[in-house]
Amino acid sequence: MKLDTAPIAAIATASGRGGVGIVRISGKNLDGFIMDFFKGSHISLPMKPRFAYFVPFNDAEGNKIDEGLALFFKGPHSYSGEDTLELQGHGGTIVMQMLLKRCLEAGASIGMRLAEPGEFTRRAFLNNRIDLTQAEAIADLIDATTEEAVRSATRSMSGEFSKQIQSVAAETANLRMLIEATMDFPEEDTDFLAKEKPAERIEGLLASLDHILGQAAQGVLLRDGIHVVLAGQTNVGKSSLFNSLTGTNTAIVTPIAGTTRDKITESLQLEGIPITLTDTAGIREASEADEVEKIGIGRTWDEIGKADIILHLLDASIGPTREDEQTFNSFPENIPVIQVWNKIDLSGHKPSLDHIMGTTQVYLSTVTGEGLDLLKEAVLEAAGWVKTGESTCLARERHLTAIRDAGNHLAAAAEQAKNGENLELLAEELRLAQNALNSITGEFTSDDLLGKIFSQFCIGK
Ligand SMILES: Nc1nc2c(ncn2[C@@H]2O[C@H](COP(=O)(O)OP(=O)(O)OP(=O)(O)O)[C@@H](O)[C@H]2O)c(=O)[nH]1
Ligand SMILES: [Mg+2]
Repeated sequence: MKLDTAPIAAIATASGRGGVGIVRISGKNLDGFIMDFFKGSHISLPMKPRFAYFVPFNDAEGNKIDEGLALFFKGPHSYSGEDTLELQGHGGTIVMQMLLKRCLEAGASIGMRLAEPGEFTRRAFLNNRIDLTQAEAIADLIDATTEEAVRSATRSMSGEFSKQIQSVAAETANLRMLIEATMDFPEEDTDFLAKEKPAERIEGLLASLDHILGQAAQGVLLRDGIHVVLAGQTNVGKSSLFNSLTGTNTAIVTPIAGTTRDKITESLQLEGIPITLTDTAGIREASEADEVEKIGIGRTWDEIGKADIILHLLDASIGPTREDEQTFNSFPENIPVIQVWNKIDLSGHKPSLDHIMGTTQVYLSTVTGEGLDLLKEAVLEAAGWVKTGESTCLARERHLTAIRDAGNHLAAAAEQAKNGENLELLAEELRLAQNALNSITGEFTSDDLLGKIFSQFCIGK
């Protein structure tokens, strides 16, 4: 990513047909551009901020490309914190490209260039308009695939998540300053430890952090979703369950063993968590399967290896078979498995959800629909979804790592505080905890990480 402060321009709306298309321009001073781009029109310097000018958008020779609205935002009161201009024209791919090209031409004298992905938002971050979690939340809002993810992203975007982190970071900093002050007056050590009760205060911080971690883990689920794979022997009803859960008729269902040959994936959501569900070819002995099916079974195992949760389908009207057991034993050990006993309309079992010796078992029927809700419950539970009734903030894996890191340092600090021996080590652990928390909001963040975060944005944001 280029790190210069040259003025930048990009098409901010999605490519394709649309009523309106927007070219967005940002720079420390856009006067040179404005003079050239709007020459011959009624716009003159300085442009009135937040005022909609209706103007022609002309090419260099004065021929009209389009007409529309020009909106000017004076920095720092703009998205990026710099002077910003938005040109709203008609949303066609070519007309937008022509308008962008003309902007770059008119901006050449002030060094304007095409914006990189996320560069407007990166500037907003660098100009302290938003912190890093807020910037991430903007990208997550754009990418959100469920309403719950949108609501959580909005909460993070308005700074709720940052506020929680900052409050723990500030309290950690206070405590550290107290300890460092005490270190300068060693004779007051014992007095300090008795009066300020640092161990208790750190325990309080750890409890807050634990709560934030629980909430953030839910936020990560809402953002990243989970990948659920249906697996089992042939004819147990995997494709039937796939259709029931997705509410589609995507997968072919027949009484013939070996109907599904290839994997099929669809998206759905459970309580706002995006789920990708994959149906696979039934597993059976190579001798029973033809060439195509063998390839399909190979793919089944590939999919199983990539799952967050495996739904192992079994036929309740037949009961456990040797093959079922072999398949179960071949699942990767680190992936949670839910045993799903299907066809209870034939077997006479009641729909149920049980945890038996560490294994989750669900009894259901895809024909009558009984037990499907229990399966959804089991999937959410296996994913770690907890219904707290609290509003969730969208979060990323990066945040969880940093929160855990801060927690480890606080735990080490608590140990030091209890022993009361080494104030220097105590202060150091608090400093490290503080740094980990600050990396979340971006106060101490490497350029590499910033580059990685902003490059995942779309162009024009
Ligand atoms: N009675 C009853 N029949 C079911 C149920 N679920 C599926 N079936 C029937 O079982 C047969 C196999 O269903 P599929 O969904 O194709 O099974 P599959 O596991 O995808 O099979 P393969 O693709 O061959 O691996 C079909 O005839 C379904 O109608 C159920 O809950 N009850
Ligand atoms: Mg099938």
